[in-house]
Amino acid sequence: MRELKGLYSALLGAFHEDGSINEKGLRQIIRHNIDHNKMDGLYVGGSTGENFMLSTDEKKRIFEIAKDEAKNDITLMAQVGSINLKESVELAKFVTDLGYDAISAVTPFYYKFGFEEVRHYYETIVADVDTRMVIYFIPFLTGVNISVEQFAKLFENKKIVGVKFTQGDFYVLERMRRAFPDKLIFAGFDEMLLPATVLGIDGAIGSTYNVNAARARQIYDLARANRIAEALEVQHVTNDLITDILDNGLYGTIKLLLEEQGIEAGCCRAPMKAYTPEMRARAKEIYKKYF
Ligand code: NGF
Repeated sequence: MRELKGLYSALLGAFHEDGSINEKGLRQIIRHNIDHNKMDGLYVGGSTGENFMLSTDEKKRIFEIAKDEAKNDITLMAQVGSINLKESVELAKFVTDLGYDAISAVTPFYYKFGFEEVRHYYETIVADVDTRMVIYFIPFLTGVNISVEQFAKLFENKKIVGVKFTQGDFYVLERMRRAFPDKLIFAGFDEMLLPATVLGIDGAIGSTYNVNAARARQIYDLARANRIAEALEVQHVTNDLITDILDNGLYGTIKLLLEEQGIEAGCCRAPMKAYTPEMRARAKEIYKKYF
């Protein structure tokens, strides 16, 4: 079984202006993450992939393209979570058959689901697949919180091996690390990679790693080697970059930065906005400033 620890790029979606999948661009982004960024893994079908705006067939096609392009060159984790549980079950089987190394699922969102409903959701997704599940915990977008005690209940299922922790509460992260030394914890906020690494995470999954992989690797390695002051210098530059990216539009700007490197990263899917000339010009400035 393949090791799941390490740094993952959350794979971007690449779309044509009409919203259809830009397969050529998607393949280029995948190769860039493997050959240039030297990432340990790819997180396919997450927020960064604009997954929640896609049809089931489109999700499947992206999973297929990613596996076909990456083959066994990199660890592949597929985000299969959906408000439609039947779809999640179908996608979990689909990616497991494709040979993905693990699955992940966002907590069910929009309705205010109770913990027993959340537990049933995860138990149902993993029931008929022989794979490993990493819970995608991102309460600021889903509105769903899970306490440390509730995580303990979810982790009773041996197929549930970890959590992608996209939260800024480091007290909770420390409690999680302490309570679950044998579970995998992946940091979800790139701007907090250093403190999360100090607290003992097993890896990180992020959107900005598509363009800022070298600095992320430095932060991660330096922090693990206890060279905190040096890691902080790199985190400072990284956070200047992330602040500029967020100001200009998160996923679009990352795609425009990739475009500067010759990658056809394409557009974002509506209702995300189309690129404006100002946004393009600002992305060029950001590229010059940081790369
Ligand atoms: O994009 C978001 C939404 N979070 C990502 C990452 O946690 C999402 C994070 O890298 C992800 O892994 C996925 O695609 O599912 C941020 O973009 C980054 O830290 C900038 O804030 O919050």
